[in-house]
Amino acid sequence: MSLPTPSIQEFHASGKLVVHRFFSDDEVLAMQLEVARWLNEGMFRDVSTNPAVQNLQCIPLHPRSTLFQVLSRTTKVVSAVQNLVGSPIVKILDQSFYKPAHSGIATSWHTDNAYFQMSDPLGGLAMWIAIHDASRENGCLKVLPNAFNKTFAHCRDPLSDHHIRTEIHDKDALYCELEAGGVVFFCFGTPHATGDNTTDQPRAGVGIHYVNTTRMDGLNAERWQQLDKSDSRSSSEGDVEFSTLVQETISRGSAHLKPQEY
Ligand SMILES: O=C(O)CCC(=O)C(=O)O
Repeated sequence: MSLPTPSIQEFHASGKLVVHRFFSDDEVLAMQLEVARWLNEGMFRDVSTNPAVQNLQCIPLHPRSTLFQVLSRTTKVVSAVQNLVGSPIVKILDQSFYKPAHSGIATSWHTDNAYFQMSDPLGGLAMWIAIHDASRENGCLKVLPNAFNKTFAHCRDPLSDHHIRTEIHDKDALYCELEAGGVVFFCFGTPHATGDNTTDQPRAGVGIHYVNTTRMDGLNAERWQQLDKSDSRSSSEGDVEFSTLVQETISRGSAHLKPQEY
């Protein structure tokens, strides 16, 4: 999907861009079934330090999910990312967070650049996909706009067994409420967080991180995921493969899962 010029300008000025209905209804259903599969097969790990609550993380997705592997190189995804950070791009990380109903807790404020350390905070971005409808009540993504050029001190987050956090006041946040299939693009310098899930339904999100390889000075190589660099198929081949995988995932998943398990 090529993004309109005002959207690209908004991203460059504020460090974030919300796009509603980026993925179709069938694509959303397939993604929900895929996340349900990871859950059923025990691929998520609870990173919360409090046994009474949960913050389930699945990382990396690339070796575990052909659906998301192919999604990340479809024309609409690659075009949008290239519109925002330029080209050439490479995917460096993918992961999912799943907040169970009632007991799912927040992911604290942080910038991705606190991990990646790129000198150009606009040279890389995350595409965060709402797998379920995301609201303030179930812990939608929230971002601090217009702040990507600032430096934020981070420390170890006591709520998580390995994350770091910074201090941002929620009153300054933009809450990105989205229907499932909407996405938020935010650059590595943009502070972001998610809230607790206080509802009776689960909430999942998937984050895919890309960098422009000509703008990645300083990138902390330890934070790179080991991706399949031999996969050089074009985006158009990816589009055909993705739509086939979407239909296969729906046929296979719907046969095994009840709708409330998505
Ligand atoms: O989806 C979430 O709960 C957390 C997302 C996030 O903070 C991230 O991907 O860096």
